[in-house]
Amino acid sequence: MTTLRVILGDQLSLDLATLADLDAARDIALMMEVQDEGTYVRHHKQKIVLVLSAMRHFAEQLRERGVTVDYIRLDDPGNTGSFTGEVLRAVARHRPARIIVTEPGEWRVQQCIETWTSLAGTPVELRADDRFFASRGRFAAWASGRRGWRMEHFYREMRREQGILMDDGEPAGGEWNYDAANRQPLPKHMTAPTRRRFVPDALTREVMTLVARRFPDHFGDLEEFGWAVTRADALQALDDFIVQGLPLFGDYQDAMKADEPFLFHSLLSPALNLGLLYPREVCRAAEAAWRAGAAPLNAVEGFVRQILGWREYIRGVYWTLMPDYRDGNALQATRALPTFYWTGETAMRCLHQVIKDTSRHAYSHHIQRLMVTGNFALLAGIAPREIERWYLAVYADAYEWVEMPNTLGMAVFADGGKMASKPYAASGAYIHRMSNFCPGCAYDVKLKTGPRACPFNYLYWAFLIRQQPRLSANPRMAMPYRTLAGWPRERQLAVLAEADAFLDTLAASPAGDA
Ligand code: FAD
Ligand code: DLZ
Ligand code: SF4
Repeated sequence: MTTLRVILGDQLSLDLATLADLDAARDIALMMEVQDEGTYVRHHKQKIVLVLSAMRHFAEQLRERGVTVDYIRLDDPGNTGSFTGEVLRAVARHRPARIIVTEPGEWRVQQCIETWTSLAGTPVELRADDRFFASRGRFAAWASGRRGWRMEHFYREMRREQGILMDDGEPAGGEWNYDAANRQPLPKHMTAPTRRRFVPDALTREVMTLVARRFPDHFGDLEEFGWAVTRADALQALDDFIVQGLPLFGDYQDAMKADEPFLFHSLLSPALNLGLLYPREVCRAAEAAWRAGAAPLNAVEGFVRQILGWREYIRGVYWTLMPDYRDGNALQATRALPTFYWTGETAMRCLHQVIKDTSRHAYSHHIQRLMVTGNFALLAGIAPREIERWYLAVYADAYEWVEMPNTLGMAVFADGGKMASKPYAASGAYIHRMSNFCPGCAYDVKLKTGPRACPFNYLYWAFLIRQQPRLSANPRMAMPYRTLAGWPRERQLAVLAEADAFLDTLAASPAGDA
C-alpha cells in the first residue's frame, strides 16, 4: 500500500517526522512548487529563490537515498498552482492508502490540509513537528492559567528541560541571563568580519532565472544572493558563525552600522526556518564553543536565548492565539504603509539604510527590524496588518509563525501586551546611541522640533500624547509620562501638529502592495 508523504517547502529535513517510517519500495514523497505560495504576499525574490532552490536540492538528496520523489515544478504543464490542487492530482496519480504530512508552519496552510481528507477521500495523518524543542501542546500547557506570558520564564523552563547551558541543575556561570553585558554600541573603528556566503550553483542560477521571469514585480534584488541552499552549506554557515560571529555576538547584538548589515549576527534564520539546520545542533554548537573556551558566556547565553527562548516562545504564541491574533490592533493604528518601505527613498538615513540592505540581502538583523522599521511603524501609527504583511514579504527568513508575533507583539504592540510589557517606542536618541546612521542624515538627531529635527523625536512624543489613555497607567511607561506631565498643553499640541504635518507628507503605498 502506497503512502503519499507530503513535504512542504520549509520542511527540508531528513529527520522530518513525515519521513520517519518511510518504505522506500512503496512510498512516494510529494514536493510541490506552486504559484499560490509565491504570491500570497509578494515575497522578496531572494526568498522565493531560496525556497525553490533548497527544495530542488533536497529532492536530489532524497533521490540519492533511494526515495521516490514526485516533484512538481512551477512551470510543469498542468500545475494547478495550489497545495490542495497538487495533492488531489497526486492522489489521482498514485492512489495512496493514506497521506502523511508534518504540521505546517502557517495557520492558513493547516486550514488547507484539513480539507484534504474529504476532498481526496484519503485519510490524512498530521504529525507533530519535532524539530522544535517544544511541541505546540507543551507551550499551551506552560501558557495556560498564566496572566503574563513572559519569555524569560518560558526560557528558563526550556533550559532546565533541555539541559542546555546547565551545570548540576544550575544555570552555567550562575546566572540565567547575561543581557546586561550585551547592549553595547560598536566602537568607532571596529569592522565586522567577512561572512561566509555561497556562490549560486547551476541549479540555483536556473531558479534565479525562473523567479526573475515569474515574479518580476516582487520586491528586492537578486544579484547578491548568497544564502545556503543545502544542509552541507548551512553547516558551513554555522561553523563560520561560531568562529567569526559568536565571540562578539553578545557585546554588539544591538549595534547597527551603515553598510554593515550583518555585523556579528549568525545569518542562520533562513536555514533554520527551512529545516536545513536543527535548532538543537545550533544551540549545542554554541554551548560547545563556550565549554572549549572559544566564546564567552554572555555571547553564548545570549545566542541560545534567541533560539531556545525567543524562537520557541514566538511559535507557541502564534499557535496558541491564532487565528484571532492576526486581527489585534490594541493601539487603533490605521495609517497606510508609506511608499518608502518599498523604495527606501526617504531622507531619514536610518530607514534608508535598513530598507536598502533589506532589498540587497533580504535580511536585517533584529534591532534594525525592531527599532528602525518597527519603531517607525509604531510611532507613525501604521495599520498593524500593513506592516505585518511587509515584514512577511521582505525577509528571506519570513514565515508567518515567526514573523507575525514579532511584528504584532514586539514591534507595534498590536496585541496590547501579551508578549511585551511595554511598547518598544524610542526617539532618535536610541538610534543615535546604537548606530552611526545619524551623522550624515538630512535631519539632526539633537533637534526636537523644526524642519531639521529628527522625525523620530517629535513622533515619539506625539505617540505618547496620543496613546496616553491606553499607556499612561503602565508602570513601565511612568518615566516618559512624568516628563510629559510637565509640558504645557500648548507644547503638546505643537508636537502633535508637527508630527501630523510630517506624516501627511509621506506618500502611501497602494493598498494591498504586499
Ligand atoms: P541572530 O541575531 O543571529 O539570532 C540567532 C537566531 O535566533 C536567529 O537565526 C533566529 O532563529 C532566532 N531569533 C532571534 N531573535 C528571534 C525572535 N525575536 N523571534 C524568533 N527567533 C529569533 N525571525 C524570523 O526567523 N523570521 C521572521 O519572519 C522574523 N520577522 C521579524 C519581524 C520583526 C518585526 C522583528 C522585530 C523580528 C523578526 N524576526 C524574525 C526575529 C529576528 O529579527 C530574526 O530571527 C533575526 O534577525 C534573524 O537573523 P539572524 O539569523 O542573523 O539572527
Ligand atoms: C515560501 C514558499 C514559496 C515561495 N514557495 C513554495 C512552494 O512553491 N512550495 C512549497 O512547498 N513551499 C513554498 N514556500 C514555503 C511555504 O509557504 C511554507 O511551507 C508554508 O508557509 C508552511 O506553512
Ligand atoms: Fe534616523 Fe533621526 Fe538619526 Fe536621521 S537623525 S538617522 S532620522 S534617527
